[in-house]
Amino acid sequence: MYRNKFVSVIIPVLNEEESIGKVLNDIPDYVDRIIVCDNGSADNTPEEVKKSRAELVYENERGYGAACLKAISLLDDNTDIIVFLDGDYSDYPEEIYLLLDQITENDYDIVIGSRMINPNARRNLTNVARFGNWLSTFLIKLFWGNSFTDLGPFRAVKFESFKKLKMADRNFGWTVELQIKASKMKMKTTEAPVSYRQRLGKSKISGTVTGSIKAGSKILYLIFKELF
Ligand SMILES: Nc1nc2c(ncn2[C@@H]2O[C@H](COP(=O)(O)OP(=O)(O)O)[C@@H](O)[C@H]2O)c(=O)[nH]1
Ligand SMILES: [Mg+2]
Repeated sequence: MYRNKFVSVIIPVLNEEESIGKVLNDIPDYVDRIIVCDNGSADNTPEEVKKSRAELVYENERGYGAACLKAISLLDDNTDIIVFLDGDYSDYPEEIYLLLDQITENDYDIVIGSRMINPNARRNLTNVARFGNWLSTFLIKLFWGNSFTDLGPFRAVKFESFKKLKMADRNFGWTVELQIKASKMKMKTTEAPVSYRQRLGKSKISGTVTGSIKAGSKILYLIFKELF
């Protein structure tokens, strides 16, 4: 429990044997529940998860959103706050409190961990990711009037508010879908500056050409789909 709130952490993973153990190890004890969703890793990711206190579930269908939705389907109404975290050890799990404080003290519905604020974090994003964040957040501001600087995957959401979003995207559009829907629904959103380091293991998305193209086009498609 963190300030009387039951906190569940959701981690989608695909082939993260080098990093997932470190991520799980750095999650603070006040986190009540940790659910890792494996999307068919071909390496020792599941074995690494089994060494920890985290619960492990599987999703056959590839995709970040599909994995998140599977993990969330295990939650019950005990959960007050969901935290999303990547399994690549680029975010700092010990900074979860930075996100939680904005909910427990300032009653925000959604807190995005922004990697675009702290210069040391920003430097560790690829050029493509920095540009994509700038463009997407510019369009969200233009169309829905809500300010963000990042589509960072490290984020905290009140479970009650999360259910109202009716999240549906099953792959790369997950992060932007959440921010657009929250903006349209006039939820209370904010950002917390977070640290960010080079990931361990291989990038599946923004560090690859095909991943960046697929993610970029899906994100733009979703922005315009939500607009019309
Ligand atoms: N479950 C699942 N996780 C994925 C998939 N693709 C990427 N991931 C995970 O999503 C997170 C972000 O992917 P990553 O490769 O770090 O993307 P990047 O930060 O843009 O380089 C990592 O924890 C990956 O293991 C997928 O298809 N399924
Ligand atoms: Mg990453």
